[in-house]
Amino acid sequence: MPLNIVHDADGLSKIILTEAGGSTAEVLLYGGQVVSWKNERREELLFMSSKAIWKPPKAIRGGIPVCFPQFANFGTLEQHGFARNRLWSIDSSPSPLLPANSQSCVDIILKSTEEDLKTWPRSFELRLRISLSAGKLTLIPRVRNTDSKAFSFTFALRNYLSVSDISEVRVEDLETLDYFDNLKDRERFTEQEDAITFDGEVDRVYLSTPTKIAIIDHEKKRTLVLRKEGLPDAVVWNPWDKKAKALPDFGDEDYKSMLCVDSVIVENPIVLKPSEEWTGRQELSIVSSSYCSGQLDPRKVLFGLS
Ligand code: TA6
Repeated sequence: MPLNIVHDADGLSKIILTEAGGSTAEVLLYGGQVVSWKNERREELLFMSSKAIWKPPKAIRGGIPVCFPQFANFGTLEQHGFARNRLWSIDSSPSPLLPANSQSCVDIILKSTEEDLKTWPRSFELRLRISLSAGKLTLIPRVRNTDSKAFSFTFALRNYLSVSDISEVRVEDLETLDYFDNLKDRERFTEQEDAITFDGEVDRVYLSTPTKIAIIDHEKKRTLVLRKEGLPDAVVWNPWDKKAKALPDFGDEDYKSMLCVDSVIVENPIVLKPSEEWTGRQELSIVSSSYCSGQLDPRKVLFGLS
């Protein structure tokens, strides 16, 4: 079955993914960016800024931007690299990944251009598989060095998550980890809390995290689970009110209904020799109750015990 490609109001090509359970995802070739993931009840699970600018060369603030070849200013390029500002194309040779079911999965690719080589003189192929299944959205990024010399890069899948009320959200599984605090000149701290809660701006790079991170949306009794491989670090970011107002493509009140929990390579950049390829993987899945938080007795949740 051919890919379902539409051209949205801004003239941007968008691939629509569907699966039998009724959930959908939308992927823009501009930026190689997932811009929507809806569950079977048509609830949007990703955040999109109410003032997002859907016009190249601006990065679209929402969904899952791909940050490559740099994330955060741990390098000399623009803060989050240029992959999210480029036009990707459909990847007709995703091997060695098995052929995709074109209804629920798409392979896209970004290759270095003459223009890019001026800002980052490295020849590369950046591939991304986006795969939708019931209650789960999987992204498999790959970077191949097609140059004649080695290069290193940092990387992020920036997950703009939709939450009901940021003050009712907890992020678990990052306790006892070290993190760089972007609000304190990137000083290194150790997480003392057993969960991260939010009552102000948070902008932290957690290092060498577990493969599973739980984001508990208490109000919606919904837990979003992020599982990742090959992406050892994680960023937790909410701009809160002042930074929200300072960002022209971010609604002043948007910070209340979003949280970024990103799959990231920052502390130890990946080094690829010529023709080597790096592969990462992240799965976002929805668990329909918040007993994962450890705050509720599973029996109460599962068997309705009071
Ligand atoms: O979380 C890292 C961070 O650099 C924040 O400090 C903030 O600048 C955010 O990313 C937004 O970056 P962007 O380039 O998407 O506006």
